[in-house]
Amino acid sequence: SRVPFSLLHLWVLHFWIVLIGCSSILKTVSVFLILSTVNLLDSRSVMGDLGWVAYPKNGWEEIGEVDEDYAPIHTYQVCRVMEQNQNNWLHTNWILTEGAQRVFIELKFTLRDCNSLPGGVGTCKETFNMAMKESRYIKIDTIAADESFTELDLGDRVMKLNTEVRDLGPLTHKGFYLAFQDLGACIALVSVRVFYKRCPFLVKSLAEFQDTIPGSEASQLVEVVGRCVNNSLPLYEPPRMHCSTEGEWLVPIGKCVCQTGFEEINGSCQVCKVGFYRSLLESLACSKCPPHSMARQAGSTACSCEDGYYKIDSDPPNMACTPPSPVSVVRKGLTGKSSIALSWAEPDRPNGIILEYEIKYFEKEQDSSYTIIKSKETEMEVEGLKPSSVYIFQVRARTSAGYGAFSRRFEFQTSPYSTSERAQAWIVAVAITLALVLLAVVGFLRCGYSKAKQDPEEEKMHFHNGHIKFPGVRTYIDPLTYEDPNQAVHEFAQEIDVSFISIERIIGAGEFGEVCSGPLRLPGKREIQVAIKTLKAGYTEQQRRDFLWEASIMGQFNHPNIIRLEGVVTKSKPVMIITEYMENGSLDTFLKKNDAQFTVIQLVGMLRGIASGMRYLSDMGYVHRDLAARNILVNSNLVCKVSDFGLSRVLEDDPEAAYTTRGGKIPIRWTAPEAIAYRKFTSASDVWSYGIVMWEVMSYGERPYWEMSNQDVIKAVEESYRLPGPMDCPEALYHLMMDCWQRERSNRPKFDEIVCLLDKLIRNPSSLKKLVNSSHRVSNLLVEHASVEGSCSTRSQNVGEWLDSIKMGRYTELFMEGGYSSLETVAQMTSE
Ligand code: ACK
Repeated sequence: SRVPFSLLHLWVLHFWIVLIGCSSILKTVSVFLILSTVNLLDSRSVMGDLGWVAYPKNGWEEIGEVDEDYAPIHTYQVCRVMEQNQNNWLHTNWILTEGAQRVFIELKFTLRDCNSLPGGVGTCKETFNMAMKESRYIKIDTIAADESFTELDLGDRVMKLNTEVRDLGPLTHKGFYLAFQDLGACIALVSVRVFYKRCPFLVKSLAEFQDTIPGSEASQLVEVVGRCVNNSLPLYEPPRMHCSTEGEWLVPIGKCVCQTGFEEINGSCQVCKVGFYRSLLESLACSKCPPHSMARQAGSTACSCEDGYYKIDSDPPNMACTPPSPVSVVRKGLTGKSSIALSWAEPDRPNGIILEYEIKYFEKEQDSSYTIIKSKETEMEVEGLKPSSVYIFQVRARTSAGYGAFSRRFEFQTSPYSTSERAQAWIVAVAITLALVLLAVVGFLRCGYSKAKQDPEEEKMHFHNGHIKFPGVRTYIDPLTYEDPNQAVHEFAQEIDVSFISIERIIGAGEFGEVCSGPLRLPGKREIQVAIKTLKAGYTEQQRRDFLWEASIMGQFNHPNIIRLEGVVTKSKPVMIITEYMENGSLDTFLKKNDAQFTVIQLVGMLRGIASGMRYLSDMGYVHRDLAARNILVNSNLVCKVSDFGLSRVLEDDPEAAYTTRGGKIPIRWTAPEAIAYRKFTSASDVWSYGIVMWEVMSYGERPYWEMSNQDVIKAVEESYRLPGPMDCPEALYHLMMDCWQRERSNRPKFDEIVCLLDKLIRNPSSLKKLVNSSHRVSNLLVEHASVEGSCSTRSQNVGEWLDSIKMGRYTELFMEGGYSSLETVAQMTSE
């Protein structure tokens, strides 16, 4: 009744020959597997007897054979199919777990087809049981063959080898036994392999993640905090990765960057060479010192001016040093109808004794003709000017070494009045003002109405517009506050010479012209792939301004989840905006293309990225107004970045935008009711849109509210109708969406709470197991709102929690007092 082993041996021989034939391929393919899989037992690799214990003794039998290299192979066989009441046990030796809490068991075996047995099937079985013992035996599973073999197969020398893998955990002891129970089948156990998977040591984004043993639950992720490699430090938040039971690293969060004076080359931080510097953590590589400055030592964080050249401390590090020039020019007293009195400061470090000053001036926007006058003093009255006209003034000093550079431009306007006229005008102005104040007070009393407390967000914007900055708080500056939009562009965006860019392909169509891609090679910097937005020929001055508006905004942001501006080309045509290249294009198209291809954790990782980018924008006081999956870009690492900061705040270019009754153009399906009704756009209305983006992501790019008309959507939302949960959507995520869609905007979660909650879910993926109740998927359902969980509710807790975690909780109060109430602001701290 024994399995004719010589035939099995032949089969094994065949198997080995195939293996050897492919060995070179296998070697390359399996590098990752070798690294991340640790065998605890491999019966094939044991040289002597396996020494497993069979009970009763006439059940399982160890049969030793040799492979084609005459290396011994151990098999255990049993085939007592004709006898009643079989109960044959085979126990392995003690298998050490080496700390693994979850292991995999891979069995290779052949099983005889009962129907093919001569003389009837008797009590023949076609399964066997596998059990394990830590303290007592527990059945793991019943093992059946996918393919059983017959007499015919034996004749043809075809042996049908089955492979079955089971996972086992949580394991709580240092080791365990495996056992195989036969109840009357004809089995040959060819190999037993017990292994676990580790997430191998990994260096990613300049952070080292230690070789990690996964958790004990099948879907558990172990969060690992990375260590920044030498000469690097975390940007915004400590880098983190998540180790799955499959030995894979998932959901990267945060990253390290080289400290200033160093740059990243091949995954490590190398010192900047002499003549180069790196002053900002956010810049990619060391840059060559600007003209007339030098870095004498390797590892410089700034360049110093050559002798005779200067710049002031507040000048940006990439600004060239120039010969000395007066630092500021001011108007002295009131301007006249045809004259302006000026004074200026002596240059800080003149290159020799100052012999005289030159004052250059011209009427604004008429710089083709200008006048130069000279003065030996640091003040003078410029006469012969037109009344009510704006003039530009620049001053430079002359020393024995020659002329220094002109100061920057200063604008002053002549008065429409002479001195006596001004006195009269002043009296009239005071009278009118008093009258207006009286009217306002009367009006206020009559209406009995006082304006509601100003929205804190509006208040914040008010300060931004005034360019007042609080310590540690980054604020977004509306380019509208610049009189000259070109000045705003150049304040926030670097001018790039077009010769450094090659346009290789067209990737899409933008509002103002084609969107292309190609390499950007900046001198002294690594070549990178960029996206190039172009302004089509024949544009008006207004179109040019609107086009460059986006760059003035994007250039103020610096965050891993916000699309990065590389610079602008404005000195040649076509005018271009250069941004980082995102290999996977826009999120909505990307999701539609990859329907159902991602794990929930991957989707949550994407959502976390978007929320983190939005948290940054809301901390900066910037309201996006058009947050939608079509305006998110995805790179090759599945990192999502918020994009589209165009003047499309008025949303002219968004095909989804429709006119509202008030005349504005708004992407109805993504927009909060108060923004549709009375243009109340705030970070809270961005949160509503974020909820819609969550829905788009979890439904792989489905159109929100499907083919309903915009009018029907507005009506349905007004009547408390909300989108149903997408298919297979975890309940926790659907609750979050519903919270984002609270009618009362102050009840919606803030972006930092959303990030906090998503982090929690990622850390504990079993919380994502419960899927949306099918009744929530019925449309036209009025849904109760749930609220976001407690511990994510305030910013201070985040900073406090973080300080606690680094044993510095006692400083929490000091941080709060100093205005460092969110981790974003903490990350912006400078050494001062
Ligand atoms: O979905 P897509 O491929 O991604 O098509 C649109 C198109 O250009 C018009 O906007 C793509 N696009 C825009 N910016 C970028 C970028 N930075 N990287 C890659 N593709 C981009 C967008």
